[in-house]
Amino acid sequence: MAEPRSIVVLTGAGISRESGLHTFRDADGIWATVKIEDVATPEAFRRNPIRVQEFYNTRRRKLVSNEIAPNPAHLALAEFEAGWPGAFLLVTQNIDDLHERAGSRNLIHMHGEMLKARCDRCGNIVECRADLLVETPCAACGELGVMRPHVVWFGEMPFEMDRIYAALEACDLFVSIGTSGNVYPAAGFVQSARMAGARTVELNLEPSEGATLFEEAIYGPAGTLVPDWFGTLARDGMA
Ligand code: BV8
Repeated sequence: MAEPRSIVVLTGAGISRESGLHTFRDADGIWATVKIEDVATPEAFRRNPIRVQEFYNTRRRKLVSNEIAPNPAHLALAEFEAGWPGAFLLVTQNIDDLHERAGSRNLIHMHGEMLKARCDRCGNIVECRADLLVETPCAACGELGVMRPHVVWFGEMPFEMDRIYAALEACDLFVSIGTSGNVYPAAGFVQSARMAGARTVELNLEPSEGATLFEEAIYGPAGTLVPDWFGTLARDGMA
């Protein structure tokens, strides 16, 4: 058998839609009711921290409730990774914990994690499953008013970019799942994969902004598409 090959998968909000979490840019998406500049920028947090904390507290309460669980798409990715002999990296734009709960291991949350909080003063990161309040003190430095969600806002540098670009440059297959291709630098990953000579595939409900950049594209709900597509790959290899 040829050398098992290296795979990078990128996911967006669409993979969590069938778990009951809203996406951002669909008609019933998050940005249909709030504006990015009011809740997802450092300036918004400085201007009105209570408003920003409430935006994340509402989403966090839903995520930790018993109504949200990984769906077959999350489970299929974890199962595939466990059985794949080559390199496998899952990069998610999502700040939910559904990939971890499904069993994914080699995972990067490039836009951070809603279930973690970070001190803007000393950088200490703690688990956060309850409401984060403006008066919540930092457990490390004790400062008040400096705890923020450990997520990447617009205008902030996403996490682990060096590791992500190294994986893209070395990959033979890049699969983008459930993302509209609106937000950079994630939306540019397909270009990096193409330059590395990788096969590029888009699995989405509908064509993304970058649809024409992918060699292959299959459209449909991730909960059906992802188990089918990765089940076939596990059986037939990279071909
Ligand atoms: C950066 C975390 C540079 C928080 C998010 C002007 C000023 C500043 C920056 C910029 C600017 N102009 C452009 C930029 C860059 C900016 C950007 O790209 N803006 C866009 C809007 C133009 N990017 C940034 O600011 C990034 N940082 O550039 O830093 C820098 C350089 C040096 C030094 C410092 C900094 C940071 C971006 C990260 C922002 N944070 N989220 C939170 O979650 O609250 S981004 C936000 O959008 C989401 O988190 C998500 O990660 C991201 C992408 O959204 P998607 O996941 O794609 O979701 P969407 O709803 O859009 O699409 C869902 C898709 O699923 C759809 O296609 C739908 O059809 C499909 N779908 C639906 N249901 C299903 C389905 N598919 C399958 N099955 C289903 N059932």
